[in-house]
Amino acid sequence: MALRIRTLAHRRPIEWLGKYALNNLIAVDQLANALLAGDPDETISSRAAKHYDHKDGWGWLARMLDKIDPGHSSKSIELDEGKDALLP
Ligand SMILES: [Ca+2]
Repeated sequence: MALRIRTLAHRRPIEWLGKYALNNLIAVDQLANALLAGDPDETISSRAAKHYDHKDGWGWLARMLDKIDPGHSSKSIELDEGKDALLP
């Protein structure tokens, strides 16, 4: 049985471009998190969301993101990521 890898290659160009842009925005977000000594597989939004109730910069960022986009923190938190962070 041949292995079939599912891709978005068959999608309309606008969908493909949208997914391409989203994938790259997530990659840049995770790169920024890694540069800030976070887990390279976690977004800044997720890292900040874990600090939501803390009186630190990450908590402040999470609360600001929730003001701009209500529910952003709960939507973006990745509870299975963060184990490779060098700083919380
Ligand atoms: Ca991830």
